[in-house]
Amino acid sequence: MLGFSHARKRTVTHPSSPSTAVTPPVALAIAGFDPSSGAGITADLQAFRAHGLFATTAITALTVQSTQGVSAVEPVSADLLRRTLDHLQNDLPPGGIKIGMLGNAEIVSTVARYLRDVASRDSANPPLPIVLDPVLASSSGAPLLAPEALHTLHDDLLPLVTWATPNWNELALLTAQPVTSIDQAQAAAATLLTAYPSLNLIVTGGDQDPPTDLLCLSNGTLHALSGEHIEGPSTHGTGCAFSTSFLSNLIFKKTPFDAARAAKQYVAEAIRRAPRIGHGKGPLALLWPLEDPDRPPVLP
Ligand code: PXL
Repeated sequence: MLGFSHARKRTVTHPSSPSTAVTPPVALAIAGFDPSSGAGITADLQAFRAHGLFATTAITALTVQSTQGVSAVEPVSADLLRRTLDHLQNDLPPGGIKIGMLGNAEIVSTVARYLRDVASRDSANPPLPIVLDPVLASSSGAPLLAPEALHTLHDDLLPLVTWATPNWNELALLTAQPVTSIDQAQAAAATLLTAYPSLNLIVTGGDQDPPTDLLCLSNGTLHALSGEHIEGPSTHGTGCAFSTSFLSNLIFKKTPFDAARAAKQYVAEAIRRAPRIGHGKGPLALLWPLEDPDRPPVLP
């Protein structure tokens, strides 16, 4: 204890002048842990880093999985998560928050309580961007949010986030409306925006061909963002990568439209450059912006 407090008081002289030190914005990822690093918190960490942000992380749940699927999920204790969020908020307050897998209702409520606390201290206009990737199941179908937690997500969390990035399946589950066409996606998005007046949405259509995303603003503006369908085995964590890239671009003050376009490009290139590893749905090349620009992508 003595050594610790002594170390804290010592003045350390850095070799580089403090005036030239770069202070990156801080982003917080609240998400689950995927040990194969395709999705979840370690993927978010890479994506934030690739955008030039310093990422802090609060783990909501541990999963046991590989590229071949999820075999176990264990949420952390709500108290541990609450204390993690409090510590980070006091020391490294974020310029934006990304929320991914939550696991159960207690964790959803804990995150909601944290967001209310952040909102009560935030006087910024526009307010802190908070992006919810409403992770309900893994790409192999394993539930990542307990079904009974869906109403907590509705009652406690959706009123507090500024953005949600559901895919068609997630939008259908969130609205109890069918979403099997772009028209139905638009109708379900309208239902969600009516229920949550300060929410903005990007309905991601990455699984569709063509992969059109819908950007739906709380003021009623709607944009359709077209993209190219990239066929390949490495698609694990595309939703995590998209929402993290989108938030990063918002933190750097891009407009929502430009941030969404940039996030689509980031994910497309991360799929093209994905390493061919694992026996199932492989991870993306999330650090590609930091790599040698002359290295050709794996996929044409
Ligand atoms: O891709 C959704 C996702 C998010 N977060 C974690 C996951 C998964 C999918 O498996 O494991 C932790």
